[in-house]
Amino acid sequence: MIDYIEQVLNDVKEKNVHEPEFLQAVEEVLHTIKPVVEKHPEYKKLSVLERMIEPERIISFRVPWVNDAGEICVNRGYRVQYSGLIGPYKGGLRFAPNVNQSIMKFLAFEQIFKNALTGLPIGGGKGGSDFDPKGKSDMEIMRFCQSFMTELQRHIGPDVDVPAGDIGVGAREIGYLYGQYRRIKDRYDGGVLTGKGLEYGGSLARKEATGYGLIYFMREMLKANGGQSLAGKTVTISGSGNVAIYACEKAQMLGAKVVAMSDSSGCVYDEEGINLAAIKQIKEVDRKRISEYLNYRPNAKFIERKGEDSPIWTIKTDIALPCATQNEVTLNSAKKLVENGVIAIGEGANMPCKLDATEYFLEKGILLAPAKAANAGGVATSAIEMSQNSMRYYLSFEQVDGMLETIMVNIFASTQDACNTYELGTNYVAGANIAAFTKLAKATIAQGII
Ligand code: NDP
Ligand code: 2IT
Repeated sequence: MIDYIEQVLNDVKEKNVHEPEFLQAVEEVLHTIKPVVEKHPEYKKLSVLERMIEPERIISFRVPWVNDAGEICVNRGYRVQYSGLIGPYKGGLRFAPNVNQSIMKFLAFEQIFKNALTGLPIGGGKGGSDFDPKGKSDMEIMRFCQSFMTELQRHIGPDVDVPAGDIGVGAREIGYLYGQYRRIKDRYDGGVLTGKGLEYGGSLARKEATGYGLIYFMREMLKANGGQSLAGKTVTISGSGNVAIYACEKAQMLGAKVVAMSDSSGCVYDEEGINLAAIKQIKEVDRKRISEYLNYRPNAKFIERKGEDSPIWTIKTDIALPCATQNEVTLNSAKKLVENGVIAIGEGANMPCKLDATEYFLEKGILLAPAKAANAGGVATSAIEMSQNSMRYYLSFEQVDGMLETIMVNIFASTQDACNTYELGTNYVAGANIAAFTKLAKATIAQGII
């Protein structure tokens, strides 16, 4: 049976030579589901893995738009509709200059598993563009979003495919995208996008959901391991975007001391504890660089980023929360974190640890909350937003947050269950993959040869 996995992996490698991130995501999953595949010889007979790994559909399109100087610019747009097995394709849109097919496919592939873990009826997808929002005016962002949606609208719908935000796509972009969709379709399709503004169909607590969910998962993981808690723990959080900000907020609410946050230029270290109101002002309102933080807290330090290893991982901490981007924790950084006594890692970003860094953490017995489980609160709350759009009724912040908390507790429980069943100890990476894979494999077989 191991041969089956290796054979599938080799085929995937051959077919996708130029897609390193995609191969990394597939390799991690395939290597962790071995015990399940061994137990189920019918998976090989029914080509379950091959069907799960080949995306249902990849759409790539031209996005022409006009900048403020009157020049015509062209970007490439994507939507990967990976699997509709358990619900409409669901997943965010990323606008960043490094977006390519490999990154879109790895994100969409991971999304299938993540969405399965939420227990809600959502399939897996992802999209975006190599458009760089940095330095663009508000009108440029709007024109780009309108052009992007002019093409995307023919592929999406509330029961077909429901995009949301990701890196570079927040409430502002979702608003422009939604406006253009509505103008073209000329009907109310509230559930076609999630992460909408509260005035026109958004859900309370969606903005907070990924970060809060990450901390709920971390709380459960610490509790299950020696009854530990976040109270009094030192925390470092990479990124200072949507996920990082609300992870910081919830961690602080639970009594942790967050001492550092970052962006792509470097990190700020504030030994008295991060002033989150300052970070929100700099990032959510002013859209500026993180070094501005020193204007609010002159005693804090700014450490510039040089090279591949982010300086934030050299800071001594109990808990590290990578919440920026893929592969931001290298083996070097992992070693530094362990040397400095880290006890737990919580992946807010998707695939933030390189494979060798993940292996190193597991080898050293560090608790690792894997992205597919730990950051699933965002998409789960997106599904709750879709439900509210369907029932034409809104839930309160407390109701949505309560549902999110229950979902995260359940995701940790099913991850832990898989670890117990397959005697994996605290390898939650394998546990989460197995819990999701088991469900997806059953759904694949149940629906016949599709
Ligand atoms: P944002 O765009 O709001 O913030 C991204 C943050 O990460 C910024 O601080 C940004 O810094 C930093 N960053 C982005 N790219 C890089 C890079 N190449 N190197 C270093 N730093 C970088 O995005 P989100 O907070 O929404 O997303 C963060 C991560 O969380 C992503 O991996 C995303 O896929 C994942 N995620 C997001 C969810 C959501 O609901 N939004 C749900 C689940 C996962 P700078 O401004 O300098 O670029
Ligand atoms: O990676 C993710 O789960 C997201 N960017 C959120 C997706 C969503 O549909 O809310």
